[in-house]
Amino acid sequence: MKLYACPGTCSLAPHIALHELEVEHELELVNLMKGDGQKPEFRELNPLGQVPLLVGEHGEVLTEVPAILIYLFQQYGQMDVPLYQSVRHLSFISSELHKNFYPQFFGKQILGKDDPSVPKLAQHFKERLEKRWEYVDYLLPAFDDLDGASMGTADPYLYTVCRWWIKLGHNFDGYESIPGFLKNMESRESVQKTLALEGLEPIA
Ligand SMILES: N[C@@H](CCC(=O)N[C@@H](CS)C(=O)NCC(=O)O)C(=O)O
Repeated sequence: MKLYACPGTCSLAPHIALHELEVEHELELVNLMKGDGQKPEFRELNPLGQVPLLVGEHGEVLTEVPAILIYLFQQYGQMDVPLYQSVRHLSFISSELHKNFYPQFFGKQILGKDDPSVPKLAQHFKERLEKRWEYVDYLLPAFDDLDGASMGTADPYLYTVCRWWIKLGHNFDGYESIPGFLKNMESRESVQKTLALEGLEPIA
């Protein structure tokens, strides 16, 4: 099994899952900043040039964080919640959290660093994410795949996007459940090991 990943990006989620489930694997780093994702040999595997990409033990090529996480937990672990709940949480993280970070990360790059729309766009998406963190905070106590205590499919993905929020200089002060979730995650050996391998600091 081989995981193509770029440190700190969404590929951190399946990387954590591989360590949590103790699945033997090879890690291939793709430096997105240096354009490795657009190299022909990688685009042959994923024409979009994105990580994560997992080559399974029977040579199956998988993209999409939610699909890779479900694959790993179904094959090498167990699902903490019914599949439809898992898909619900993973879809929420993917479409309502993950992708709403893009304007904050890449606003300057897309519009130009002096464009006056950049701060306005960043503020809009910050507020949009805040509403969604409130919802996550409310959901966390109810679901086993979202508490970080026993790791389920959605935990490593939620942890990954929470890291981005902190990285952007925001925090989770005032939220009831998210800080405990982050602590639970970072108390796990699999998370500590994966962070060390990707050269990342804990955030909790
Ligand atoms: N829908 C994809 C999104 C993957 C994605 O956005 N990957 C980012 C890193 S977090 C990436 O590779 N970006 C480089 C690019 O889009 O060129 C998934 O769920 O795996």
